[in-house]
Amino acid sequence: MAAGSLQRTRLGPSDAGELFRAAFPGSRLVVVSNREPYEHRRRGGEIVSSRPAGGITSALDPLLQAVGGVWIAWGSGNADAEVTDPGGRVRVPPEAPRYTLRRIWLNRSEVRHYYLGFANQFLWPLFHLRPSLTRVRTADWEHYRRVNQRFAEAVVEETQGGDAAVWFHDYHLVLAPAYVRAASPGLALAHFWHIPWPPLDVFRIAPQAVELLEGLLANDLVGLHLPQFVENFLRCAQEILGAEVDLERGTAVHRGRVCHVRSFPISIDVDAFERAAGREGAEEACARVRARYAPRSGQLGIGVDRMDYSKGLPEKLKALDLLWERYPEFRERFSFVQIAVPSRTNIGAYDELTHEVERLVWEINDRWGTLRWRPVRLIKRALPPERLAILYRAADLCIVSSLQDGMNLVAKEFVASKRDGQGVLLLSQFAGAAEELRGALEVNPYAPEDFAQRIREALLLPAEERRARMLRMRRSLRSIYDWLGDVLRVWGSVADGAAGQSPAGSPALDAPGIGGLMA
Ligand code: ADQ
Repeated sequence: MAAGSLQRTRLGPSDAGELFRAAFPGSRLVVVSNREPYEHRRRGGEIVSSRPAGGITSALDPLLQAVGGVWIAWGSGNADAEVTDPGGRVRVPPEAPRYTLRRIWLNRSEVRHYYLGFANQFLWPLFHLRPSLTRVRTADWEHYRRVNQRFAEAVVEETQGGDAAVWFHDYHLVLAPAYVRAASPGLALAHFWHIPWPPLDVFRIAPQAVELLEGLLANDLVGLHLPQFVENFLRCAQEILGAEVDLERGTAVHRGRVCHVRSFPISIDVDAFERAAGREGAEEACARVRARYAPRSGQLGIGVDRMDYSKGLPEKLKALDLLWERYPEFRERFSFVQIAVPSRTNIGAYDELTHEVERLVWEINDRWGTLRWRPVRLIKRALPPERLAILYRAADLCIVSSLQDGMNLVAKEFVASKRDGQGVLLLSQFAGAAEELRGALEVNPYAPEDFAQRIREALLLPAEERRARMLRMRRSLRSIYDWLGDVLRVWGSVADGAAGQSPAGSPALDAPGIGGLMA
């Protein structure tokens, strides 16, 4: 067993089916998310399928494979329509079909207004405490409502004539639960919210605050990452809707229905990362990474982020710049690799961020680089998780500098890949993961001098302390399947108690809605 190996027993992918059946015996499972678990694209003359990387697909795909059921999602691949039946359905995984993927087709203006507009230029910046980046447009909201109705119609179609547990994900689908509840009051509904929930003063900026809250309160259970987000959500429901809220029990009663609101800190497939970092040939692969990127007998740092303004990439680069300026002893002794996968590239703020990051990297390398040493490498592509595990293992430290982050899975992936217990995690105090990973060195990305000082501290940390901190974090890691078990257990118990409640009818949400469209 590797030093610092994770010895506690965790749930794994093979437990997923049993967890669901215990919570919802005899029910059908329907997962609803914006992003699909399998995408079909044309490459050359061929159609190839791929699985978008990410924690959610890796946890929910085994669950659906084990229990069957349906996953409803936007069909975003350019060959998606070529492999589906006229109802938008295709059986997946393509190589051994176990469940149905039901694709929702979005036209250009729906993508522009629902996805790039309301979801990513209004909800995302607002919920990450950047109201100055929000854009409020009626057309965005109108499309957002309509697309949510389309998702809801698909749910109702897929669940006709039987018990079903419907699990919505994230901020793209806030209204869909209320539409579904109005059409099919008896279904068990839950929603997991992957981003922070802001304080009341920020949330109330949303002109549609009432509709957003009513959409979510139509669920039996709303899950968020942290107790703080749960409290923010419940206070918003209390102040804006006048819901009867019990902060201790985590409930909000609105229009005679009770919605349970709980924190479930999400995680990763810990064993998969540990395995990938320890697979045959991993040591040689790590040595190659170090030979390529680390200075001889120096240290290597890594960052892995989507290119998103919530991740604090310029702040991280400015702290690194300051480190090499103030502490010349780290020039030619410490290099940094930043993997930044392009994201939401059609949005101006993201393009500006990319240019700023490229400019900062160029300036740092110009200022401090020498003939034999390049301080920062910027790699702008997606890498498979197995490759990331090697980079994490090869690095001496990892920097996560989020300005706001619901959880941050990269922090956990780094810790899971550190089989030898060596390595330092610098973690923003504004990432949800900081609540759990107590062995990390906490950083405040808004304070560049302190941040640089923290990096210096990490580079000088004695081996024993590094190891003690890493072991502490490794012991605290739970797997995404434990998270799945927690959610299903609570959902199963509250949905049971919810049967027979009156539907959360809301004039605002019923209006042009599902009743007519479904008839
Ligand atoms: P994200 O904002 O996407 O997730 P994060 O939690 O860090 O942020 O997850 C990113 C995922 O993408 C990680 O699994 C990472 O390995 C992967 N990734 C990043 N760069 C990559 C690259 N270049 N190549 C391949 N993979 C890469 C949202 C919320 C988070 C919350 C998650 C889960 O914003 O706060 O933790 O959902 O709920």
